[in-house]
Amino acid sequence: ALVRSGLSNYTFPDNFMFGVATAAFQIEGGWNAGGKGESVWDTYIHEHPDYTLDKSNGDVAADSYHKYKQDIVMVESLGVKYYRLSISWPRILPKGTDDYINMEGVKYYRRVFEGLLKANITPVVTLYHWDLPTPLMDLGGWTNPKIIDYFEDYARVAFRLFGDVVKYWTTINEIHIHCYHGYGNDYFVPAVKFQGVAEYLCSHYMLLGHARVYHLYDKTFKPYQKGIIGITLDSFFAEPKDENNPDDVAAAERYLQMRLGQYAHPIYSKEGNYPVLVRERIYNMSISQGFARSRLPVFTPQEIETLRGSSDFFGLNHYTSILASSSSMEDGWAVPSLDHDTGVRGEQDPKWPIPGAPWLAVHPPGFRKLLNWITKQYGTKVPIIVTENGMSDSGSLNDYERVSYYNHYLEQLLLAIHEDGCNVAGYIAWTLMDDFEWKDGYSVKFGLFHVDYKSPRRTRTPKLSAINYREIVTKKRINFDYIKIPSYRYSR
Ligand code: GBH
Repeated sequence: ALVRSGLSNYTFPDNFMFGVATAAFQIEGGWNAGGKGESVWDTYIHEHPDYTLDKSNGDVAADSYHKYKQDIVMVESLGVKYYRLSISWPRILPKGTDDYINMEGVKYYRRVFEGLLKANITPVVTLYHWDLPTPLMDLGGWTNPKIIDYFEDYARVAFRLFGDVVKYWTTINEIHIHCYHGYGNDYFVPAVKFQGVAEYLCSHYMLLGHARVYHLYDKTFKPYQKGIIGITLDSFFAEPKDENNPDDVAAAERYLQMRLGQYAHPIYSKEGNYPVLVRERIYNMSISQGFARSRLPVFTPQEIETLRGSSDFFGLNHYTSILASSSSMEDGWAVPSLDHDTGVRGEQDPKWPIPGAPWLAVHPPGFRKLLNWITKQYGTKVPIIVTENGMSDSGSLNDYERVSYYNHYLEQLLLAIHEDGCNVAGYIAWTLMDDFEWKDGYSVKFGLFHVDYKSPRRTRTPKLSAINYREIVTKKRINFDYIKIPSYRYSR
């Protein structure tokens, strides 16, 4: 019997974009194949072999450098018409700079893009999903303003060589995660660990790099290539821990402004620039800590203008939520740090299931609320494309929890469209197959397809969630049939 408890009968609009995502470093392998240069992830893990949880590296990964034809068949089997993937910058520019183009790498991506088009699948291409060419890191990576020129030069090469077949571009994946974990802290590569300072430099130059590349495409390539270009930002949602406590309500709002508004406001708001709350907090904290100026760099009026409106869509990655309450020094944040500047204590509601990685608690209503928060802040003119959403578990082929996750999160998306009037144009699931999950190595599984990492063949097998996703995509509605097991139901 069908169990419909709480699940929505709404359907996805006819032109709704369904897709599935991957990222180059997480699947390709072939780390030094075909003339590829080293990325910071190659270099760092080779120098710190114990860095990942399972002491693994990305040298072979899912071997998509050699198995991309299988990947395309898998994407096709899901029934989706969009495949979000990223280009490895050092695979086409081994030194990072545009004076030498590695044609072997270029041919690889041309084969992938043309193979997708032949299968009637549209590539959605991310220019930067964290694998910076190592020589550019030696110059300071995203803390060196010169990176804006290098990023533009790389993007120009990509638009020239692939713009005839690629019509959907995103510049950068998740400014916050990359800068907070990789520059403020050492949880992610390049592990700069200069808290309260480096994460703001990184995100400042990333924003400016994004705007530069947006305008390059908009002026020089868009008129004849006719594609669109945007950025992907990410955020958890924050619920006030106690919704009757004004301090908690303020904490939840502050969290969203520091965690998402900091990067979204310069691009999507009417007035541009960092949100006032973000500027004032970091300035005041900085001065009281003895700095002569704010640790948050200041945009010139002209930079504010180049950033304003510099995205054809709002790419959103979303996975989980927190309960927010006001935090003080006793919470043990380093001073200075983005966490201390934010001053929000985040915890998980014990009622939210945690099927895999400890940070990912399942709370579907947070997704709808985040879509509404974005809509309220920035309006409905720019469509939201959900560029990642998904869940990790231990990797079973009968992944009922992932089936339930997708059905319930997609139900919230339908409610956001039909009951709240949010302008959501697409949904791209993370991820096609079990992959290299950064610091977690291969121990955390997000895939719709299982990958056998014990076999040199890297055999791919669809999980139940792949079949479920295909049902949703082809019927354009939530798939009720798989919600059979009571413990996998979540309330609205
Ligand atoms: C996305 O990042 C990435 O774009 C993608 O490459 C990745 O595979 C996917 O999510 C799944 O992780 O937050 O301090 O508890 C999502 C951001 C980064 C959030 C790591 C959780 C764990 C440490 N994730 N973070 S913490």
